[in-house]
Amino acid sequence: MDIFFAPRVGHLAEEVDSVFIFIFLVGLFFFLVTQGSLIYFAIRYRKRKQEKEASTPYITGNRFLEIVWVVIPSFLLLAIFIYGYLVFRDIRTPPPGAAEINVTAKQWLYVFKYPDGRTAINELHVPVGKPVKFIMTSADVIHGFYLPEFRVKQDILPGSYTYLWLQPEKTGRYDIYCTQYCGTGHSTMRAVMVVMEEHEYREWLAGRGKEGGAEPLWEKGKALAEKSGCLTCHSIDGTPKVGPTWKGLFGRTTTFTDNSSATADEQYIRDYILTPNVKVIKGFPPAMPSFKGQLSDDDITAIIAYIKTLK
Ligand code: HEC
Ligand SMILES: [Cu+2]
Repeated sequence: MDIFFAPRVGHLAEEVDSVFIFIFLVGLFFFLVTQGSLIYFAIRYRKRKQEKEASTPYITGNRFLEIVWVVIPSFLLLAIFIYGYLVFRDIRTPPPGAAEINVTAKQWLYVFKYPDGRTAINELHVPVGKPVKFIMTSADVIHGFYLPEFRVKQDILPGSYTYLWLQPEKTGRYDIYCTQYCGTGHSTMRAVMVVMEEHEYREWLAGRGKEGGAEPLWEKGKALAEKSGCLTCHSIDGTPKVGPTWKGLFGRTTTFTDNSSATADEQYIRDYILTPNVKVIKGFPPAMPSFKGQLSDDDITAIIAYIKTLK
């Protein structure tokens, strides 16, 4: 199938291809049946010279045929939906414990931030065989993140976080493309993911480890939280202060005064920092100030990384 497809890497790619081939074969079957009958009937019942006007039988319907062509396609569509949904679910659900890498897209490059604070532009290094989750946001317009070999693609939006995960099961260099027309530099907006053997990866880490004195993302977040006064109202040890504690906040389900609830993920925390009190948390006063204009997107990503460490 390499004539049609980029080589495929990883089990998600296999799943995506098999859904595609399934839908393609169903389509091909009906294409051949309908076009084949069209050609057959056109030839079989063409008007012959010597024939007079032939009268055809008067047919008003055929219940059996109608049932057949409603029921069979309905089941086929259902099968396509279920099969597609199962694969979609796998694509959307990163396995627990996946390594997290923050991605910021901007005109016209990708900035990768590793949890330990290293930053890389347009070149990403990951070890083979380990799931990786990308937490992505844009500094300007809508960008895309597409790895053809892995058959996964996700838009990157300004003002919110989107996710993508994959498991590189083969070493090599893989292209990353932006798939949204994001301005004049769009066509050159490419990055590469270098998948390395575990030991090579560790050597590479040691080699350029703390380059530029990078501090881990969460440490930057901790400093920012202290500087911004978050910790005057939020504890990190479980005791409630003016606001709820940050201990165990990430992934926690919060109930609001209108009895609705939400689970704290990256987007939730970001929204809370920029537009707090849209809903008020049960048991707390709506006293959280907005930090819009005070904290940049990168600052917020760092604070989230810090909150994640408070388990
Ligand atoms: C003046 C006190 C105060 C400060 C300063 C403050 N917060 Fe809050 N925060 C609150 C209160 C009170 C709530 C909960 C009630 C509400 O406003 O809905 C809250 C809620 C939150 C929540 C949601 C918690 C949950 O359990 O769902 C997050 C996240 C949050 N704050 C982050 C921050 C960050 C980040 C900063 C610093 C940049 C900060 N807060 C600074 C008072 C504060
Ligand atoms: Cu782009």
